[in-house]
Amino acid sequence: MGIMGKSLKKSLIMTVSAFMMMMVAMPVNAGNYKKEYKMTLNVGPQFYWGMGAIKFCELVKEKTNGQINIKPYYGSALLKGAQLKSPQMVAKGVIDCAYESTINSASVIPEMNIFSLPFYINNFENLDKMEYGETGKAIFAAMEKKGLIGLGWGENGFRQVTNNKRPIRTPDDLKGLKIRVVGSPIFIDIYKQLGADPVNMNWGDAVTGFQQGVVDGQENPLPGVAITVQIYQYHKYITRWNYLVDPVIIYWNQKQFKAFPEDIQKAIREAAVESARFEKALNRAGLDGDISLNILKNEFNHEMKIPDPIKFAESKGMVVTNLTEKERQAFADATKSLYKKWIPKIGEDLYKKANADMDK
Ligand code: X2X
Repeated sequence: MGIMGKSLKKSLIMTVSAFMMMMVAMPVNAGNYKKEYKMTLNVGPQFYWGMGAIKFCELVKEKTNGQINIKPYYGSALLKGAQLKSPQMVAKGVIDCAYESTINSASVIPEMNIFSLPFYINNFENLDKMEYGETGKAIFAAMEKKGLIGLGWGENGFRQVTNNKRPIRTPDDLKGLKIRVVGSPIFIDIYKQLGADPVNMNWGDAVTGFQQGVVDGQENPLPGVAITVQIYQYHKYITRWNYLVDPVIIYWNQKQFKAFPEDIQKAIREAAVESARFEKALNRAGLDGDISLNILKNEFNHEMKIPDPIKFAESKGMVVTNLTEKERQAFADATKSLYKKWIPKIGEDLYKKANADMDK
């Protein structure tokens, strides 16, 4: 005592009591949120998929009045590039949420391999019927069993094969080609089955692989990934075969999500759906007539720099091979035997649901 003057003591007491009053006035949950929620995604911010992820973070911030702040970690940076680890890390709660490809997430949710069955889904209409139908529900239910909550369906897109050797028109044309694939087992199976030489590489190493010619080819959607990495600098040939498709799912650690109050949950769900609509449209723009271009213009005030990705690829010197129905069927026949192995892993029931959704 004595060291602190009377007036100083008084002002200190006033400050403390003012601070306590402020605490009482603040909303109950304000103190419970983390300063930063970590989000993983396998690509960078300049990819369409990355742009969708950024939109999600912005919308969450806006719709929660700044209470929930998500930071995207690009290029699977939180996983040292190991892209197949994202669902496991989100389920554990090491990472809070993900804006992630079904290919990468199939490591924990084998049901997601339904989208990787070769020559099965074929077009956007079938895909939408599955995602918004019974198939989508069943996949979200499978995620819940593994500690994840699915919030919305975005899209990386139908995957097309590119290479620097020759146009691929028949299964024979693929023979012996070294093709970079994601280390997901169904991809290795497909390329082996077609007589190619699949090379498993994380995306983080893949682009260097293309530059150095370590591989002859790769497979990825044209607009949002292949064009973004300027694949035309390394590969002259692209075959548009829509052999399988890669949705992107926005998901969150289940325990953490369910602990959020209702209004926060609702805001995050709405942000996921809205950002997914944007991201899907980016990846479909120029591939579905005017539909996605109009969605982008009218709903998001977004003008595409590359409104026609196929023409753009041609303008960069790529030779675009479109398959006839018969040519495509030859690839389908060559890979059909894989269904026997993969449908039991995906689940017979889910496969039936997918067929029924597409028949609707
Ligand atoms: O690794 C790939 O090829 C990519 C970027 O498409 C995925 O993350 C599935």
